[in-house]
Amino acid sequence: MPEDRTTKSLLGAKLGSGGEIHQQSGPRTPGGPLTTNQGVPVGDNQNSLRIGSRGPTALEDFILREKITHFDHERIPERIVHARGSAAHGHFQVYESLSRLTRAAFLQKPSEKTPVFVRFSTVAGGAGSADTVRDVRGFAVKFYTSEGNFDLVGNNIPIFFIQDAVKFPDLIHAVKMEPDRGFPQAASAHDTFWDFASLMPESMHMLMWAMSDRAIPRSFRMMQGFGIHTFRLVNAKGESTFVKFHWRPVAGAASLLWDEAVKLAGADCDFHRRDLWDAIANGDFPEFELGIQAFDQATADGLGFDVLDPTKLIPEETVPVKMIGKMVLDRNPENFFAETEQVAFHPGHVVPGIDFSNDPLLQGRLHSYLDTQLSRLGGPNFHELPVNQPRCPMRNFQRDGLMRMARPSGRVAYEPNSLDPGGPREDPKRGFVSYPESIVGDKLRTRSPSFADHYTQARMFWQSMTDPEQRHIVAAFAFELGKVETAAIRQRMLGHLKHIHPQLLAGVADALGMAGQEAAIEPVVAPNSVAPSPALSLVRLAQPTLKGRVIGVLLTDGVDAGLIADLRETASANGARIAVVSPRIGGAADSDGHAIKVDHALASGPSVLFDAVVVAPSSAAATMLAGNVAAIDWVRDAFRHLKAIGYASGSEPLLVAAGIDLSADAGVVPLGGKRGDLKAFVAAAKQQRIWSREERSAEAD
Ligand code: HDE
Repeated sequence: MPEDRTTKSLLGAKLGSGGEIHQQSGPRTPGGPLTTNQGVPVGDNQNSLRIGSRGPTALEDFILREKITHFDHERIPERIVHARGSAAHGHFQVYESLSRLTRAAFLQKPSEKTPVFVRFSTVAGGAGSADTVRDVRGFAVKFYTSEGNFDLVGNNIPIFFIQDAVKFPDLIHAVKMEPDRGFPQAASAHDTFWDFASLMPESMHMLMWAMSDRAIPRSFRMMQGFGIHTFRLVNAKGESTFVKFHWRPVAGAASLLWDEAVKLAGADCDFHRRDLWDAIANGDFPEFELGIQAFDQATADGLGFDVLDPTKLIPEETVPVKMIGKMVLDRNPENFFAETEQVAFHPGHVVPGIDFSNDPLLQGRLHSYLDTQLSRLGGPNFHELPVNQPRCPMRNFQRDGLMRMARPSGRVAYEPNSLDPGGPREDPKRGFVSYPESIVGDKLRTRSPSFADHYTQARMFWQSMTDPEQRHIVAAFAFELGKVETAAIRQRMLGHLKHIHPQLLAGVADALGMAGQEAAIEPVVAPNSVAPSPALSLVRLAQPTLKGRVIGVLLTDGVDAGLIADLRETASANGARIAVVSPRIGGAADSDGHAIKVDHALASGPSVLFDAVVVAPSSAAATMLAGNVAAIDWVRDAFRHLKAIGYASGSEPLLVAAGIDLSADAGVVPLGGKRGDLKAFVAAAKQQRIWSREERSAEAD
């Protein structure tokens, strides 16, 4: 027994008094003892109840059993798709009233701020998978409007793999880990995915996007978003307009390079989650503009493809995107599980003024999301979880069920009733009314012939890309197909690429060493050549900017104090921030002897974490680092990843050791130490990538 007391007092000393309770919801309340879930104060949180100090544990220990039982049930099923996600709170404001197009309350008044909760995600990987894998990203927004919740459950790519919901389980089974071996995790680069895709010509357009740099975004803050399906806006007169929804990041869309994405998965598998969290915590709030392509039936009829087909997009050059409002994400979740994990999105959560189209993928989704919440969140009352609750009054006669939190009073739980005249009643004027589209048809399982052209838009996408983007698409196909063991699958894919574009086929076949081996594939509808859509190219759209970017500064003791001060000032003036990397995390001192806080030790802060870099060790340290593999890789990778590299005078030996020609290009910039020298570096960093560097090495290959 004396030994018990000793342990207890030791732990007590280590842990402090620990007298805090964390309430069920809301902020932490200081004071008060630790309690069980029944509110019973706990006297000892270090030891279970035993018979004798070295004897068996008593079953009677209700404190132990409650604690362990709760722990055992901490996990709920992860989402079958989009399991890995990160989220934020914010608000949305419309620029001007959209009453001409829709009666949706949140799209009427520019003065009105509608709260939102946004969850970004990958699709294929499990909840613990890496952020930077090649994958589509989910972009789901819940608007808590004054007339109920509207969920815009979209992706960062404007089209999808399949045309009919009935194929979704097949698609997901094909892309997820193969069922016998349980790998690969979060990767499409394996036989079952490409087997399925190569047998589904309708997936060709989406494969082009998935193999493009869109599938390896730099940040959730730097992705476009899309509602994908055609929806309807309906105004107060009941008039309907078709609409496609777009999100545009104010910081500009940007992507990683493949080698960077691969290295980031090891260096920081939470790269996107951390980036979103840090940006918001630092007050650099991510912003997205909401845009719409609004069009009528006549326009739809003239497009040459079916607007109900989710494998097609409407080029902006044909129907422009009009920006209608802005979303600002300004608050991190308080609790990941309660909010990010338990948020329940559903494309069927619409509000008066927004309605569906007959897109067969959307129609199937309208079933799936409600169903999935029942299994994930345990029952029909998931709307009562705080993150899912509407922020407007909610009254009806639905009752009971697992985990019911609300306590509706009174004896009436039905309608019509006369016993509760003040109870909820339907409201034909304010209530949701479905657009009365007239539909006549035979009941059949069929695919409309208007969905049959699978190659034209895939070709349009290829032809809309810049050289680097095309190079990356070829490399991605070659990488993924290179992981496919079955030669016939590779040959079938090459057969499809031939219809998309001969140049694409040639590039991929050459990289695989399979020229002339493409399978013969007969398209149902021969591809057309249509005008390219320059708006699809992220490289072409990129504006020079440093907004939201991070500049990594490799420094040591003795770094030029003036240079560091100027760098900090310049970065912040351009909406960027700097992260200091030094051989040791404990800190560094500048040339004036002032302490510098180090953000990353060299070994754990590789240059893939940053958008541009500055190499600024003291002259003496540069000579030493020139023999250090981590430092050499740091600089070499920054160069390989086409980043702007500013270098302080004296640091040259390190660059030379990394094999960098100091006059390589305008992205390798001497800083000298004088204020004006940063100008050239900032101009290069704003380019985000020095594409000419990649071009030169492509030519050399
Ligand atoms: Fe989803 N999808 N999906 N999806 N989806 C889910 O719902 C489904 C599709 C999308 O952050 C699931 O709550 C079917 C297209 C996002 O919580 C599930 C079909 C688009 C998210 C489901 C599709 C999406 C999901 C899994 C074909 C872009 C994450 C967990 C008919 C427009 C939302 C859940 C979040 C999640 C079904 C196709 C976007 C199983 C059946 C197309 C962003 O219900």
